[in-house]
Amino acid sequence: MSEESFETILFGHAGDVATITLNRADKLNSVNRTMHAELRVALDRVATSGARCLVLTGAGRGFCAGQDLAERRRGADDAPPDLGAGLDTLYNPLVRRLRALPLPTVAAVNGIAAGAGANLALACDIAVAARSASFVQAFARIGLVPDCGGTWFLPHLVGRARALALAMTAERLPAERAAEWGLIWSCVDDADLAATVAALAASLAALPTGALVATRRAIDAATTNDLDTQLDLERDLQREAGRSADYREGVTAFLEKRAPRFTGR
Ligand code: LHQ
Repeated sequence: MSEESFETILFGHAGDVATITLNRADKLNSVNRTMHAELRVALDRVATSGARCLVLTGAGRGFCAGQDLAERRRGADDAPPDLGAGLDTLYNPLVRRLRALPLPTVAAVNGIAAGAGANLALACDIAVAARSASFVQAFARIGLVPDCGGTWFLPHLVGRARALALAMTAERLPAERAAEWGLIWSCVDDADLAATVAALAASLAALPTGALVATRRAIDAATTNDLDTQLDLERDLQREAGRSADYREGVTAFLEKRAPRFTGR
């Protein structure tokens, strides 16, 4: 296990699993410019580290409270900010990067996930939350629209009625209900979160990485494709998967009645 400490995040690597821990616990791990810059470095490292699963989590009692609003404090005479520029240069590249990582991603939601923090969790492939955690689309409370993919993730995951109510009321959604609604994969007792996620990440890291990433691609494309287009996409991805060493190993192991040893190639 190696762990590198940045100013606002920790980057750990154990076996085939990389972990990024948002680490501004006193500010509920809200995201400032330094954290954006450090996340870019850490994600570069994930992509080159040979890791086959990434876990994203938070230090302390929060997962992430979204944008650090202290960074956005304005004087009475300041011109209105261009928040679109912040999304273009910081948040949107981060969400796109997470969705395009060549390995599965797991959000271990250890506590409150608010604003952009909630939607970063939803951008991961699988979100597991501690029972005491909750999700808040806090944007309406400060006069904003959900961002970081929130207006896409929410209706796709829980449907329009719940998406709109979550976004408009900015009410806290407890982790247990988030799991019941299908916003996240599962909710576990707080004491079990670390072990549950470690086991999940280790099992994902031992699976055929390329096939998992292609599966993400197909599932995401299904939100806009019609069935014909999707069948063609599945054909193309399966063609590629069929050429992988992992496919050969999977079939061989099945026929030899042994556990497969996937390498991610
Ligand atoms: C914070 C924050 C925070 C700074 C807690 N910033 N300090 C994108 C593009 C450009 C611009 C704008 O935004 C975006 C995306 C966004 O994410 S917008 C949404 C931003 N996030 C929010 O509006 C959430 C703000 N936070 C809260 O509503 C509460 O803190 C929640 C509901 C998350 C938690 O409440 P509590 O459990 O009662 O904790 P707390 O409020 O006491 O917070 C603890 C500390 O963390 C406190 O600091 P202090 O020094 O007073 O102890 C807070 O000020 C600080 N903190 N969120 N986003």
